[in-house]
Amino acid sequence: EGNFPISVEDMESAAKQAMPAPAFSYIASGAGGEDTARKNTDAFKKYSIIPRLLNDVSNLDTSITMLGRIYPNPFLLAPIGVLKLADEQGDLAVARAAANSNVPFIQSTVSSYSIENIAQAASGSSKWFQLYWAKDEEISFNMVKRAEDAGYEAIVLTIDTITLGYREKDLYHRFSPLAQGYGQGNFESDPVFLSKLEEIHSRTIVESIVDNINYPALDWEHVKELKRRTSLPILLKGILHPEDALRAIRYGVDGIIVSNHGGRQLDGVISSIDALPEIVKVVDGQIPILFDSGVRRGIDALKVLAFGADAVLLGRPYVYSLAAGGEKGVERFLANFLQDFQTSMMLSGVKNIEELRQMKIVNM
Ligand code: HOC
Repeated sequence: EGNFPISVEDMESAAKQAMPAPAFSYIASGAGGEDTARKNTDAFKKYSIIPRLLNDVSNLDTSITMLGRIYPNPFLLAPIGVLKLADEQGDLAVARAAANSNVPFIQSTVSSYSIENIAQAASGSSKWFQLYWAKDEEISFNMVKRAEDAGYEAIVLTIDTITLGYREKDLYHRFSPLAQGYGQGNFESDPVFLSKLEEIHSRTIVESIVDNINYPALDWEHVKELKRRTSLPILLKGILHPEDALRAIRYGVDGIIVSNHGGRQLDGVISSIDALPEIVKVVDGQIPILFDSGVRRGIDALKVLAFGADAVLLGRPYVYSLAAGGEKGVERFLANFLQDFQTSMMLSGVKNIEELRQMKIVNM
């Protein structure tokens, strides 16, 4: 057993000890000079909430209703690929820990294990599927169908990764995440992909995956097409501009995720928390707004919800806890995070998420 780190900073240090340097650096670093990655966490410090007191918070309710379902907590685990880098059990361990903690898990297209493996390991729990659009779109549609068949609840289309960001640390380490063979769980098990391996003139599974998901041609017509192909709710992940949020609504998207991919794609873009208020304003409750990038503590999540978002994604912290302590590590992190969040709610004088979303938050 022994002591397990409490703060995300200590968990990050433990992960650094546990992982080979290039792999840790791939998880922890951002694109370019990492200004956006830094801003994602620093920007939270500018904002303060003004609590209301004497509001009997003895019966706290952290549940939310979103996309027609009740979720016990306003949190989801963000889609992160190649999790075997952190632990042999990779997303299997994370999906189990998420299930035990009542937090939905969003599985990545480039996950280490397949949709079916995850569905079996964490059956009965809430799972969503993240899609990197494949150039050969029949591959995408088949993966979406596999997610539907396995009981996944929503499709998250990532729109900010049409090509991989310029990541200086990975270039220095000559580190290519997929080259480890840890991001092909969904591909090596996909009959449509396998049948096309020769057709797309690539030599290996990894090269074919990269060929396919490196897809700068992605545009709004693909969103329309995806809508035609699935009855599951579709969320777009990577929205930063209010006009794109409005456009998503016009295209019939069911939800958006305000995100800059943890600062891993384009360095110099706005921090997610700074982008959020204007998007909340224009969306005006028409569709759910989820938030990703920079949440490290309960109070950060509180600020996100006080700005009017509906739910919050947690990313790097769970990978650090996976590297530091495997499945149990992720469970401990989630238990601590939920406790921190609930304590923060109580001390802010709000007893449910609706009250929290009405809280006063100021930039000072
Ligand atoms: C084009 C290859 O989301 C990350 C991942 C990227 C996945 C590989 C995409 O590292 O942020």
